[in-house]
Amino acid sequence: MSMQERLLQKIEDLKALWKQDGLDGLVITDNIDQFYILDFFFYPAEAVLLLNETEIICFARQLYEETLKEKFPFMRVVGQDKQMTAAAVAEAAKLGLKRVGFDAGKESYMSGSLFKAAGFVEADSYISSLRQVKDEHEIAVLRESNRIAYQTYEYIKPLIKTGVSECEVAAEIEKFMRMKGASATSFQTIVAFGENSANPHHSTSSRVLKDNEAVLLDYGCVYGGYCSDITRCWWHGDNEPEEYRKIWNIVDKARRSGIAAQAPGVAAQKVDATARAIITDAGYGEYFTHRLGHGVGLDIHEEPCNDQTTKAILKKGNVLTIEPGIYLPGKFGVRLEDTTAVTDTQAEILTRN
Ligand SMILES: [Mn+2]
Repeated sequence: MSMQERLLQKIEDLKALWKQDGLDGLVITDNIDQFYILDFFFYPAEAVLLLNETEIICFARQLYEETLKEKFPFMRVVGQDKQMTAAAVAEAAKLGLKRVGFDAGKESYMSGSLFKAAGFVEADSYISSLRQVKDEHEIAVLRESNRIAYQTYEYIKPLIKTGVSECEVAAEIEKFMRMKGASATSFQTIVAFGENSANPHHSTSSRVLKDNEAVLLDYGCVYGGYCSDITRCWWHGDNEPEEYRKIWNIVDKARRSGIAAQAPGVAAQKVDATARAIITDAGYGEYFTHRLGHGVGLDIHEEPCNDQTTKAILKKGNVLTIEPGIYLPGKFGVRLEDTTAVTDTQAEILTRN
């Protein structure tokens, strides 16, 4: 499928959703949703899309006008440096659109109020729903993004030696991913040594690695717009405490069982429960303080999630992390994370070579 065919297919899928709700158009202001539709990256608040039955209209900063006209000959491009939301509202009135939807879950209070005052309709997050199921092209990009993350682990592990600081390691990780074609990190790189590994969202610091300490790395990159996410842990030194080895093995078993539990038709809640039971049965339930995993795509955290309260039923094309952990405050923590894609029958690990 060509880029244009994919784009037009997405718009058809979107139309089906808004028509079901009796709308005759849709306004898209979220820059990641805009990327999903156009495969073109705007920074936040640089563009507003207005879609109706027959037209795609893009109000975008003037600097994009020529590029957009060239890339999207079927789109009406309006160079507009200010008041893009107001321009979209005026255009909708001019076109005689009666019920234009906006994503009530994503709009800021200010633009949402403006849309409401203009008679636009609070709609569901249609694009978020579509984004939950990745197509073949998206899976291929996610596979590459996560392969880069995995290769980074293979590269960095032998370089982590006594005396290196968390910041230095984070810098090396990020440089390697950039050299492999990543455009950014998918979140702030976490490098945690010793007791810092017991904090699930430790802020990478200048702390230096000593002999016989825990190491935890949690990071990912953005490649082709899509995020990767991986966590790896090990003991640095020859005197690995028995308890560290024990919890590492429990977490690894939970990771593997969580991955194996995923399949189309399975409740995501059950995936969390399956992995969590292993940690709870081993006596560490109270030290697993977060959900098992989250969806990943254009955003690092998106639906569906593997957690204890979700109603989500897994579908082919969902991409989720499996990241059980055990954290012993003041001592060390272990989290092992893979990003996976739900296939026809099971789940494929993407964080691999
Ligand atoms: Mn994660």
